[in-house]
Amino acid sequence: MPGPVLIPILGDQLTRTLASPRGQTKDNSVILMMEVWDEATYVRHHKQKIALIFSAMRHFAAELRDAGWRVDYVELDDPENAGSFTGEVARAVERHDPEKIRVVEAGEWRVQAAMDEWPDKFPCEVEILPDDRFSASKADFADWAEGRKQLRMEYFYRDLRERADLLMDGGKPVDGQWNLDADNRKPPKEGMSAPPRPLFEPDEITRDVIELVEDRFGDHFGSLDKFNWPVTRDEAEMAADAFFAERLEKFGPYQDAMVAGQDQLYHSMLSTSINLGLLDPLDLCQRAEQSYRDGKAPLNSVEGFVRQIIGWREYVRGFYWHHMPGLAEANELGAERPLPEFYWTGETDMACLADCIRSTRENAHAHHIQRLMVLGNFCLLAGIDPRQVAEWYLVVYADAYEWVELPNVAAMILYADGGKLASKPYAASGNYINKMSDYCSGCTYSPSKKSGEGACPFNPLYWHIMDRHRGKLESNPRIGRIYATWDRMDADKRQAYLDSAEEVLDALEPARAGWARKPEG
Ligand code: FAD
Ligand code: DLZ
Ligand code: SF4
Repeated sequence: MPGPVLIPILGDQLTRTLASPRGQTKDNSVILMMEVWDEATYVRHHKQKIALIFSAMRHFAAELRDAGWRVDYVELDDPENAGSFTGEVARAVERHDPEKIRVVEAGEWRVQAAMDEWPDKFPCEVEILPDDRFSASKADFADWAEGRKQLRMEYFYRDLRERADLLMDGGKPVDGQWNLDADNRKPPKEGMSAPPRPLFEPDEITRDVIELVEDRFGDHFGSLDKFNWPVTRDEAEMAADAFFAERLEKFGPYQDAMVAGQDQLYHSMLSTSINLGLLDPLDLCQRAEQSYRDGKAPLNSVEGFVRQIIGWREYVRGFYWHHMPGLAEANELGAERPLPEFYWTGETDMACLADCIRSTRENAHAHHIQRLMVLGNFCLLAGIDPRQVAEWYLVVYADAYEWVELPNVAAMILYADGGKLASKPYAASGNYINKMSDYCSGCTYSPSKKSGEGACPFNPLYWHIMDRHRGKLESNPRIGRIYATWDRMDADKRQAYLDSAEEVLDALEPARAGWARKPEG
């Protein structure tokens, strides 16, 4: 009798229609799921992130069993646990003597490198399948990128939208427009507050996991107090229903708005569920389109949402695989400054950063514009080492996996890739944050003060980065003209900016070792 097919399912592959069990018979398959120490600690993830993944894995295993699958589930505290995917697959091979291992490719380079060694390590056939939960395969992206001088999300997005027939009418974009970004940059209205999203009370499985995480990872960053993420597909669908019914309508216009203390606004809060595999991204886009066709949401909101998923999400995944492993080391601007300690403690008198870090600690989440234009912008302007920034983002967000986090960090916020993803660095002064948020009214600094005491630190830092990278940035047509403004300032004013920026930079206390990775020894 040939042995069974062994089907390892990783923590971000919690999809009922996953390619690896598809087409297999339940009585000749063993599904293997593994809570392993290496994954929980290769960086010291936010406690909510570990709890979310373990809880979602345990719920998914229970659903598979209910559906008649044989599931071999290895818990973290199993005394025999080998601590790594490869070690656990090796033990499962001993237990089950499979005819073959059938697995979906990993989301991250690091894990795929280990998986690529399995055919040589194990005595049976190993079949590694493409992850077809993405609209574009890695090969699709490589074909699209080939021969192009510049890779730009917009054109990739348009191709995928046509292919998926999303928001298309007779081969043309609905209403004749591909891009409605210009309608999607409204500042927050005074007193604006969005309908709250559904919160999911931890059930017994989640409570057990929370206890495990407090016990084993209690000194990791973040708090578990407000754990309320969807941990099953049904819960994730409820979260999506509420978004479509109550928040999609205003998603577009207020996409870039920030309000102190309001951590969700009109965002979907679905990234954790999409990335775990609980929600199908294409289905979400089709549902958004249906809301438009039914007259329940305006085109700018729906196109904005579809653009984030079929556009940015697909694009950064293709970009990651196209540019790895080099992307992890990219540092075009030679940024070497250590990450400030306040990114971990939240102790800063810059009100915008303090609020974004508070939300990050409490929720393992901050919305896009907080990640990009507050947290990311500061790191860019201050010249923080991209590797330290990338580790921070990978640790602190419950939706963070390297394939989506790294392109956003290295390429989108830090320009460390030298402009392969974005045509210019997203650098902004305090004026932008003041326009798009209510943060500045509660801050000790003034966004209208340009330099010296009380000036918003983003103002002098903006000119400092422009001055220190003039050689690289001046020839960029999207940035070059600001140097005319700089040159027109009198020398004293320029010097005041530079001195002020130096003071801000000198006052930054470097993060102590051990937040992101366990110190050696
Ligand atoms: P919404 O605003 O409701 O957007 C809808 C969906 O679009 C999201 O759920 C997400 O799946 C997708 N999306 C939106 N923007 C992006 C983007 N830039 N890249 C990829 N997908 C996108 N997203 C992650 O899922 N994991 C990460 O680790 C991550 N790291 C980021 C780091 C930085 C520096 C920046 C600027 C962005 C990062 N993002 C990341 C993208 C984005 O900020 C989050 O997807 C979003 O905040 C999640 O909240 P939401 O579900 O409410 O998103
Ligand atoms: C992030 C994570 C964590 C914390 N723990 C596990 C785990 O114990 N078991 C597991 O299967 N997956 C975990 N994950 C998600 C993996 O890191 C993710 O599947 C890979 O990054 C994909 O390449
Ligand atoms: Fe942030 Fe500057 Fe506004 Fe303070 S003044 S909240 S530091 S942008």
